[in-house]
Amino acid sequence: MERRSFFKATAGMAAAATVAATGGAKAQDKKFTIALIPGLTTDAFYITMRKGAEAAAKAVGAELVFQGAPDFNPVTQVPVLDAVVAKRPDAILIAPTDKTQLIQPLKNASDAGIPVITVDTFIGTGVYQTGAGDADFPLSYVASDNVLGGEIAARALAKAIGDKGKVYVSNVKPGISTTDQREEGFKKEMANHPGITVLETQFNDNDANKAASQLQAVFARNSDLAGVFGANLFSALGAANGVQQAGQTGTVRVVAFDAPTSIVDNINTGLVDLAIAQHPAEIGYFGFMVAYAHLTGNSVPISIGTGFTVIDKSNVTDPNVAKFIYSD
Ligand code: T6T
Repeated sequence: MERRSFFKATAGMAAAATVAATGGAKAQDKKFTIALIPGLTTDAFYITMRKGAEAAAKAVGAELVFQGAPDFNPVTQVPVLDAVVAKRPDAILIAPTDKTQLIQPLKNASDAGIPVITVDTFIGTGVYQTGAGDADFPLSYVASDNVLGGEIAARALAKAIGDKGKVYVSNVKPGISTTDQREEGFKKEMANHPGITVLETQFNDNDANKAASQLQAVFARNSDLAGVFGANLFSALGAANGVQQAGQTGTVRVVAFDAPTSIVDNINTGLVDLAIAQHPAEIGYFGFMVAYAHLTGNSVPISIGTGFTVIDKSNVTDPNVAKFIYSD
């Protein structure tokens, strides 16, 4: 109900803005094409983001093009970006797979006159439109507050393990803004828990199997391992599988970032204590709307923060919570 009326209001505002931006000319004749380049195509997080962007495209009568690489890697993402730029969309929404390596390829798009908005991840410092540095050119950043997400994870894990014992972060690889910030927030909060020792981070290259093997290797070295924070979907899934394979369900506690459908079973069986669901549909929806607002002559916010929903055994069946489980 709330969402439907929001769609209407947004479409109305957009139509008014179009008229204002064009002095009343037939702006409705121009159908904008906005591209969304995800971190990778086969990840429930980005599949859900695409749905949000599709809803926005429908609301304003614009076209969404979704094009991405099969893995989370700048080496495969940059050629996709170049191919998208060659088709000259009106704007690009992108989740850059590396803070540094995507700067120049995105600068090329921006220099070619294509407005760039980053969603989920950022380039440079993520603070845009400052006139400083070489990576402030994107118009806006639409995402979760990932430092906060890491802090929430740390507090939850600390509580689950009774504020003492050894834990570690299962993470993707350094250089990704989101997962770097989650680890930063996690460690910052853990500094307030003197009974907890944070072991060395294990990097899995977004490979759940690798994350599972790493869990078992860390457990082999630390039989008193108390918990693990999986800093994204594949890290969490893999770490949880590793705990299960090691026969440590409920003993080695798992806090997961992201909420694919499999998380429900894992929460119900007690393998995962809780999942921090991002709101990827919101990121896609508002990312698209920022692009559309800009293209229709409106100024746009330099950042939009979206929220989290913490899912655990107590609320997993509540429809207002379950609606944040990702689509796949
Ligand atoms: O956690 C999300 C996303 O926020 C991150 O940037 C990369 O990993 C995910 O897509 C989950 O796999």
